[in-house]
Amino acid sequence: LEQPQRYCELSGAGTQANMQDLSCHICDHSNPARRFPESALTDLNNSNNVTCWRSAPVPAVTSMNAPRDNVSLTLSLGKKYELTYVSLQLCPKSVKPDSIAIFKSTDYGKTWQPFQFYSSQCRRVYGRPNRATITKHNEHEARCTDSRGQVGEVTGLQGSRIAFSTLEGRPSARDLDSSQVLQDWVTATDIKVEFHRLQMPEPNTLNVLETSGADIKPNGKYSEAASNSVLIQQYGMNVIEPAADGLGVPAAVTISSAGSAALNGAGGLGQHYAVSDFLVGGRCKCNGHASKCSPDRYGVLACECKHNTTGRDCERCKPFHFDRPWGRATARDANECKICNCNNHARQCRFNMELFKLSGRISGGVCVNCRHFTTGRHCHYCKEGYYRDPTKKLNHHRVCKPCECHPIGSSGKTCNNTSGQCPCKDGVTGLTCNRCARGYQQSRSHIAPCIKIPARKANMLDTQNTAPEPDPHDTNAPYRTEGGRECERCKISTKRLNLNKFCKRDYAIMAKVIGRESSTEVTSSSEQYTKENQQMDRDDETEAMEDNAPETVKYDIQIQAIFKRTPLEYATTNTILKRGPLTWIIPIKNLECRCPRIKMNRSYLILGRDSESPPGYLGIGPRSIVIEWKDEWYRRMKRFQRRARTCQ
Ligand SMILES: [Ca+2]
Repeated sequence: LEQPQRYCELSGAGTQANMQDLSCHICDHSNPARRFPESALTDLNNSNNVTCWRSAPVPAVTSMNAPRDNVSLTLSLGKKYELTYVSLQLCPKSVKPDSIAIFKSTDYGKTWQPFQFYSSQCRRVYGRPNRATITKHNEHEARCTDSRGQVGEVTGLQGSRIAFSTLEGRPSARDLDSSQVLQDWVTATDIKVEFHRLQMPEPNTLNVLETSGADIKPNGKYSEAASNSVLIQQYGMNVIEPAADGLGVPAAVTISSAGSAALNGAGGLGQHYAVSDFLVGGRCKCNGHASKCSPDRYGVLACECKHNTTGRDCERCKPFHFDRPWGRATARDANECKICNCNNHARQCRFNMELFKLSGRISGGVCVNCRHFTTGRHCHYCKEGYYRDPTKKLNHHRVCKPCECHPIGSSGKTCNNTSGQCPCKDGVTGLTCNRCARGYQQSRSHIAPCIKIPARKANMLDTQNTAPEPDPHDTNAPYRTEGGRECERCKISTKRLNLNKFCKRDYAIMAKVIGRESSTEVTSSSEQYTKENQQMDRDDETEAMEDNAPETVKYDIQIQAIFKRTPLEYATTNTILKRGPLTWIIPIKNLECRCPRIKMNRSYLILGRDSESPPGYLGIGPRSIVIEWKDEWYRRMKRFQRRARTCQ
């Protein structure tokens, strides 16, 4: 207000407003002693030194249909609160307002909802009964209370109080925790009080004023029919300017007053609204997830959220805590937000109600953007083209390994994501499809890398691989090879091995044949060996001469395992047997009889006597045993090793 204005108080503390007993003063905003600013509404209320806010003078009421006063107070709370009461302390010696509407906003003033009405004529002014019963079905509706029922119409020296208790008379108030309707009802970010009528017109003065002053009705005559619905509609459309107070005080009061200038002159009665204290009671709305509200680093009031919740009102779950739906904490259940289980492979997740229900309301989180080649709700599977490494924990970043499907043996690149088994072409086997199945042999075709071995040849191979089946009637029957050489029954190449045989051999090794030197030359060492034999066996010179230069084949072998060696320290085999390369000498005669039959790049189990080996070499003799290696032999050999302690 720029101009000083006259205002009048009631001089007595009587029960009836008497406009003749007025004591009038000057309100002057430029004079600190004579101003009545809005800050007086929210200062500390001291009954010995009451500070008042006063509105600009309002027109005297001349008709029930006169336009309502347009004076309002807005209190911005700065965040959501759950309010228990709204209270207005009126100034001493002031007229108690007749019709007041209280509104609340839950969206910081964008929209407003009626909270409570006061009027001596509820139905006429606000279109509501003055004694409405509240039931479970309408407890979220604003009521109108008869303002005459409160104290008196004129406030006393201390000033009377208008107090609205938000939950009073509402059935669910006793169990607020479980009433979403009432929780919403008491929630507000802003409160606005609109003063609509200071006093209703007296029946007798009404006529006088109506006939004497036509200019009193600035907006023309309101018809009875237009009445309340129009008024009610207008409430929500009244835009209040935001708090002028820029000091960051959360509760800021805004005044909107549109007094009629015509009546504010020297001739006016100086009637006005006067409030000494505007009080709102409630608690910071944190949905049960915080016990404290404090300004954040930007000075904005916010809850100190617990239970993995976040937001100014703890109204949602913290990021990555969406395994169960957000809920208000109650006395029975904290409704804590649960972290998503993504096995360390994702940083985001979302909530899915269907899955939550399917899990028996335990888990509804779905991981988003699984990394490390994982997939699935919890990033607990390997993606297509990858398989689970069983040696690693599920949350290991290398738990999924790329499929290693053989480019020729496999019919696709995608392996089973659990076992790693690649899809193999016909006749191919192995985890990665890298070898031919039993009964199949390698071909040169990329389309069919393994082909079925013809039945006849398969039989023959079987015979070749093992010793010929002994004739049950003639154990010494000779076995004739294709080359025509007469062969004796082979005792070297046999599949039969028992503990007794193991015990009677000096060494037992597993070696792979990696090369062959097709030479008939006698090596120096073996030459010497032969000579020594000659010297030793002079008597058998002829025989010795005959065997003087035995045709041999030298095989390069790689010793891969040693299961037994002679305990004699200087024995030939003991000095040469160690893991690694070695030369193995086999007489051609043996090879021609396939006794043993040696194939390149195959591994063999070799047992023999120390005396059957020439110095520096591994040899072969009648007591040797040579068996093509199979992996299952390994356990068997270990068993023999253990039981060999009992060898005699
Ligand atoms: Ca005050």
